Amino acid sequence: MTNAQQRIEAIFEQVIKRNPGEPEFHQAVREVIDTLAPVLEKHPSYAEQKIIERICEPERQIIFRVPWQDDNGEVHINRGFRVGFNSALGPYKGGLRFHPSVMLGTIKFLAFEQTFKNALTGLPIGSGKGGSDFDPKGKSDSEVMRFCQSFMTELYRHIGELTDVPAGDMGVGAREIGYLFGQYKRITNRYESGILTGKSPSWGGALVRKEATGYGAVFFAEEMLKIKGRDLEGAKCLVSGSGNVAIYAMEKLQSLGAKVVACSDSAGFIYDKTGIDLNTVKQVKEVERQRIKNYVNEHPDAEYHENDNIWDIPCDLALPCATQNELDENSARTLINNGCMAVSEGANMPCTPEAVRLFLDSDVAYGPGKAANAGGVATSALEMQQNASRDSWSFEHTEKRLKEIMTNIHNDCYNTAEEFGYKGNYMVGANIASFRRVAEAMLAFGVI
Ligand code: NDP
Ligand code: 2IT
Repeated sequence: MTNAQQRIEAIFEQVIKRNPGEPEFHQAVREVIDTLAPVLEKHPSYAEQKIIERICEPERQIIFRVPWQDDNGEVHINRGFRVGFNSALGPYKGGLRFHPSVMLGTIKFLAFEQTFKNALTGLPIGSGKGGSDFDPKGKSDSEVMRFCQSFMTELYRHIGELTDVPAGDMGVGAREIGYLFGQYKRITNRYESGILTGKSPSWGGALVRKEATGYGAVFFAEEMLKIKGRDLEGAKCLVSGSGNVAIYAMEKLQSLGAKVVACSDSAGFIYDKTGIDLNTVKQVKEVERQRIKNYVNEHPDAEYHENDNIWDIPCDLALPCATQNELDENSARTLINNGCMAVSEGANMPCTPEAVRLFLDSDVAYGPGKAANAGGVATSALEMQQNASRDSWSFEHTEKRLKEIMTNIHNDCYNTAEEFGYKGNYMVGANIASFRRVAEAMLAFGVI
């Protein structure tokens, strides 16, 4: 082991000791810092100034009570979180997740990932994440509204255009952002468009933000395929999830000539070998907020599978767009054996470390989430630009900017990996390129 590797091992031990019971946070940290030894060797000041140690410690962590009443008047208590992880490159920026599995460690893993993702965009945004263990499933609109109002009644004092700018993530879409913004406006007596992104374009939101994460993950896949001399025309695709990211990944795949044959939700997946009908998926998931299995009511020839694995279906391209650790070692092996060309992570940390290792050792091009799904937060930063200048851009212009940003991220990752002797390893490229950017700013600011 080199000195740099020993140092990284010691840092990781400390991270585990100081953050007990947070396995997802440990996993996210390990995946990044394990690739940083060559950077420490090249830049001794990063070690002297303890940049990695500082980058692994969130700048601030806020936890608060969120009481609300359901439609029957019963009182419920949830827990709210907002973690500001790193503000070296700009105000804290990152989504809010409402899901019953949310714990502090979940938010810390997501905020940590966000540090590197946001740096890759090249835009002036630091990193944060928040959310709650509230489960929006099965709740009425008015229950969701009362929850959001209660959540914002505490959150409002911690956010601001120049401080911290939340957006959506799992369980938080345009409906929730609307209720959150309404409560902020009411409490503060100020119409501050720049305090949240993912707003509806009818009142200060940016066109393309809704589509951006899914579209971006497809643009990233396209760039990886280009390097291999391949393209999306006729490619058979699997997309897990059927939420915001999955739906718009499928939309872009289809418009570029690929054929999406399966998508899922937390209960099971649908397989439609004639190609998924996206209008039906949108109707079931976006409008009716129902289960994906209802798809087969409209398409009786499609199959619904409750206990099988979506990754067992042979494909050319896989886009995990649901949740963390949804694609394990066995699934990775199956994808590789089935001749899959590329994996582009629309979700955050969807592949387990063992799955990632297999991809990196194979011919599959593997696009890690912090690069492949950065289109969402990048377009949030474009929304901030539009809000700051009281302007709004056309769909075409914004999508063009998104595509340029994704191409730049791809090239940055590819070239950085090559510079450090890891040609084709987008994980190493993404980690090193983003770490250097954050580290340089942190060095400039001194010990803060
Ligand atoms: P949504 O809440 O809109 O959708 C999540 C989807 O994933 C739902 O279809 C959900 O099913 C499904 N899902 C959840 N858990 C599982 C599971 N264990 N197995 C299979 N499917 C599951 O969230 P988003 O689409 O916004 O987010 C998806 C992922 O993308 C997350 O990892 C998020 O952090 C990441 N991401 C999101 C961005 C954004 O802009 N929204 C930006 C970058 C990354 P069900 O309906 O049953 O719950
Ligand atoms: O994981 C993510 O990048 C997001 N949920 C989007 C964050 C944002 O601020 O748009």
